[in-house]
Amino acid sequence: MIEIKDKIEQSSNIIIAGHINPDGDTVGAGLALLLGLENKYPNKRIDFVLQDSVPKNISFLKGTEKIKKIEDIVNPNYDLAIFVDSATVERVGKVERLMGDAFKINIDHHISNPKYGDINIVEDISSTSELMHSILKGLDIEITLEMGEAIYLGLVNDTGNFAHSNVTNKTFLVASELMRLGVNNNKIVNDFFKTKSLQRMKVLGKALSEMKFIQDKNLMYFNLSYEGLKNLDAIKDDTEGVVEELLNYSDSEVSLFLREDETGKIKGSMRSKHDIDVNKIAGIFGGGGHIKAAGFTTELSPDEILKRVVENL
Ligand SMILES: [Mn+2]
Repeated sequence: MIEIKDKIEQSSNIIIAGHINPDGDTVGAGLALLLGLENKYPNKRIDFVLQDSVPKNISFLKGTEKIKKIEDIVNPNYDLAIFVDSATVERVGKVERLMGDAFKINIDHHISNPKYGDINIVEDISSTSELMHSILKGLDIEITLEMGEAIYLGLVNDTGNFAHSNVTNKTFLVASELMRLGVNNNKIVNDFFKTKSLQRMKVLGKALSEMKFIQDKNLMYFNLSYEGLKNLDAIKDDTEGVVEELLNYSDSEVSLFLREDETGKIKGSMRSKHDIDVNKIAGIFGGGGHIKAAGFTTELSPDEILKRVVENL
């Protein structure tokens, strides 16, 4: 912790980067860090830059208006880059190009993270936001209500509203501390979850009616072509949550959701209910993540992907 504090204090131009298609954890952790560093070091330039826009159901967080896009950055010249919630350097997308040879700090909770930073704080913990809570304290940065809300949303995002196996007693201690600061649990949960678009509801409906259950592997599978997505007037964000929903069937032990993107590549996501290690299976396709939640991108056909997944279950 001393090491990262020194590094931050020695730097005057700092970039914080989160992953493409940002979720509540990458935004929550990055935003809490941005607000905390701004408060503690008002004379430093600190930019939190994301390649893609913040999803609507996260943008209610105060401070998200400060998050920059790549085109906002005219003079990068950063001496320190802090990666949050990004399992690989490539996960930050085009934001990497702004970093030059800045010193890299890697703050993450993905077990597949190869520790690509010059300093790595990678822990097997519920969320990068939970990790950020202790890092901020270690940096002697006071956690304000706005920062608390951002961290809380990150916890809710990555724990499936405190339902996943990554929740520990420490996760609840952090949540409890944040509620003590004034964070409104019910409001955050409602603003985050109960804000689905009509298209998203329809994608879910299609998934639930067309999914296939592969009995001998307890695998629930759904494949969505690009045309299928277009026919519902939907965009990729509308497919969020499908893979989790597939696991709700009583006999599902593992779920596989495949989505074709506009270039014909397939984006796969997997979830596991109990003991199946989907991080390992995603690894077959060059992806990864966590034991119970992982993803990959491949040019293989859906049939070929399904075949290989089934062979490895
Ligand atoms: Mn995360």
